[in-house]
Amino acid sequence: MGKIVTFGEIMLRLSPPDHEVLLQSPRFIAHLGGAEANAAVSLANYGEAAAFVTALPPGELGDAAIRELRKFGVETRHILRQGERLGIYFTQRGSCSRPSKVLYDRAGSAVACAAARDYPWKAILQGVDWFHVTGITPALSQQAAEATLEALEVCGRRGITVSCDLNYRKKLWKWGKAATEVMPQVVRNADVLVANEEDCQMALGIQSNADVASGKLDPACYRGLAARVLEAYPRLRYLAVSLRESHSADHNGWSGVLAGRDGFFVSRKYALTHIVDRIGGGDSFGAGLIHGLRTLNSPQEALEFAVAASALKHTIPGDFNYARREDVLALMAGDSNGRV
Ligand code: KDG
Repeated sequence: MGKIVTFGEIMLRLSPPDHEVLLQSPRFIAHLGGAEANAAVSLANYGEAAAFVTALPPGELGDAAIRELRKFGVETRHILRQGERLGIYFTQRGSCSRPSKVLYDRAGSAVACAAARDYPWKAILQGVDWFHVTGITPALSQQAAEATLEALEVCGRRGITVSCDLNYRKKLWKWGKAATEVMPQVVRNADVLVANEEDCQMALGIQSNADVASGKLDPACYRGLAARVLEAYPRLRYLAVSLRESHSADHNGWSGVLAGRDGFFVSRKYALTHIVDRIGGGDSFGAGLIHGLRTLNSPQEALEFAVAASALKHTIPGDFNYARREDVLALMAGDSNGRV
């Protein structure tokens, strides 16, 4: 099997301990994270040859980010070393009536400023059979959007499978074009799409009739959305949605659906009763789906792998999912608690 490349931004993540509010405490817990880096780490943990492409500033912070990725076996040789800064994001964990918060301090980051022509995609995509990106990368800047589209053009010419997690981030689409002007071009070149109802509406302009407001999701509600998305984007083989049934801030039901031209698959549901850190759960779902589609025997199993991988991520602090393939398979087989 070939290599998987993910393309995006890795940031320093700073979080006050426990449930403290920003600057209440003199301490921050530091992690590294970012949707596509999170996916690359998961894929490397499953035994895939995974490479991460981004731009990082020269100097200690950029070096530290690269060292962290290498710790998991993620290939970093095509990371550009240029630009002024590493992006930062702050997270603050909520409780009861106080929602969790994410603050970005990433404007002008090296990856946002890198020009499309800085990435030698023909060389980067040598020996690669899967390319993964999320809607966060094109949201960063016009240059990052152009770089994404150039990568997709090379993927198209080479027959490289493309997956995209729409990951709509309202706070990021500030550079002049709306998500609905850019993301359809990305999705037209994709084989596998990960998205929820908000993503589909905000990035593709496609409405869902899923009953999100009630907090109790009926997987069948996603049939209509999936039919509309698959019809609008003929290259897509699959649309995957992770489903969060919200009971309280740290008690959720977790499952997923996978809609394809070969069927509509619904996963089992996991009870997440003590959520340690939900950030990166969606990236684990996407990476688990990619690995499942590449190595397991059926779309149903691929979906189950994605959901179980993501459930495990909710038990681990930080963005990265340390779960290995065996851990995910063990949860799927029922060797651990948490299945309902
Ligand atoms: O999916 C997790 C991401 O939201 C987190 O890693 C931060 O990449 C990030 C972003 O841009 O929000």
